[in-house]
Amino acid sequence: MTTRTALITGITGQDGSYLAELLLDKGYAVHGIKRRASLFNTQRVDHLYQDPHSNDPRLTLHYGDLSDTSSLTRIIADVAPDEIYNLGAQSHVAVSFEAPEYTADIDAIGTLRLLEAIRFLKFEEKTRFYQASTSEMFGHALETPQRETPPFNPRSPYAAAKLYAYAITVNYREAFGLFACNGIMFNHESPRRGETFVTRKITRGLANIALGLETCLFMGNIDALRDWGHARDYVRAQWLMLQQDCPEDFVIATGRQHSVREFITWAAEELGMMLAFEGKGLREIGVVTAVDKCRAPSVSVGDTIVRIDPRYIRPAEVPSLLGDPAKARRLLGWNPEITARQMCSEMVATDYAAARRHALLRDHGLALPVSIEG
Ligand code: NDP
Ligand code: GDR
Repeated sequence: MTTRTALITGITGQDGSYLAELLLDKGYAVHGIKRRASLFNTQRVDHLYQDPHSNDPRLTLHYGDLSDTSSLTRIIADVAPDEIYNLGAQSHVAVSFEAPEYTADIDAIGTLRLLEAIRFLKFEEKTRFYQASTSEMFGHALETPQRETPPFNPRSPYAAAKLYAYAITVNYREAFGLFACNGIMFNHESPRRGETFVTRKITRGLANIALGLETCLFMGNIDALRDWGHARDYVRAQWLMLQQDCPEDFVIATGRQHSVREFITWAAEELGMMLAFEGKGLREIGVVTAVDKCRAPSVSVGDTIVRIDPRYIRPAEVPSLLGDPAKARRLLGWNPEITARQMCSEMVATDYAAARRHALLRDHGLALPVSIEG
């Protein structure tokens, strides 16, 4: 059997790293696009690195950027991929309010650039295309639970850009017969989640607080409700979508919803800290009511370890998202295997281990600064 070839944009991100693992396991030759940065930015895929001097490495990284048509077209021409997974994006909703034009360029027009490259190279018959669409397109959702069908109601420059990418993917499927699919993915997390997304900010922040590396977690809207799954489960759905007979769009979600506050409480429990919330709105605080000293030696009963900071309240919020994955279950045979609570436990364990390494260095006078800006 000939080796299938996949190209992943965003391979250095959370999903890109899990997807690369999955495809390598399945025997694919995997190519990824990384962008130039002033520091190494391949930590999430370093464990997959294969010496390019060795015979026939199956993972190859190429420099490129979703803003740069020529690099994208050149890489696609060289690689001639059977499957392209477009995971690259400015993916932070709050940041998109600060950098709306950049977000539109990368998330919306970047997708168009890839689709046009496929057309320009006459790869319509050869190359299947996956677009990382998002539940953020539902925004202030007009129907609950959310299914594959609009209405969409985007609430951020990120969501608006992703809505264009979704629509242009559907359009190229209908107009030019491309095998192109949208995965309308609800929030998915993991120990590899970026540190400024809410779940990771919580697990990392509380682990640091437990060991005295930070004192307080500053949060935005802790009443927000999300349908959280595990990235490892979600990349499996991405691959499945491109293995079908017909290209279609799928909602990928767990069908269960939890609040940010609940996630904070779970993470605190994992660290042996009981937490009670007092006050309301911007005055709300999380106070420790009991502590298992082994896990949280730096925390005492009565400590305030969570505060609300208006800096983290968004200009327009998406208060509640809940997906219905019935179509994915029916046609892809996809089911999430990891619950949000199990995922929280895994994330806390990983962040606690990292905090312990930091604390050990600190205790030997070798303290390294811990980045806490969320
Ligand atoms: P991450 O933020 O972890 O990864 C984003 C990736 O895109 C990184 O590899 C990043 O590179 C790369 N990237 C950013 N800008 C550019 C650019 N200009 N050119 C090329 N690459 C770029 O996101 P996730 O892995 O969590 O998400 C993957 C995709 O799925 C994204 O498109 C996201 O919007 C979408 N999505 C994510 C969901 C989630 O809950 N995780 C849910 C729904 C959709 P670098 O490492 O250098 O920063
Ligand atoms: P989201 O994820 O915006 O849903 O986008 P994020 O984890 O950033 O926020 C989830 C919810 O938590 C609230 N929140 C905070 N969020 C952050 N980041 N920091 C805080 O301090 C904080 N306090 C409360 C937010 O207001 C929000 O309601 C993610 C990204 O991965 C997108 O790329 C993806 O498309 C969607 O999920 C589905």
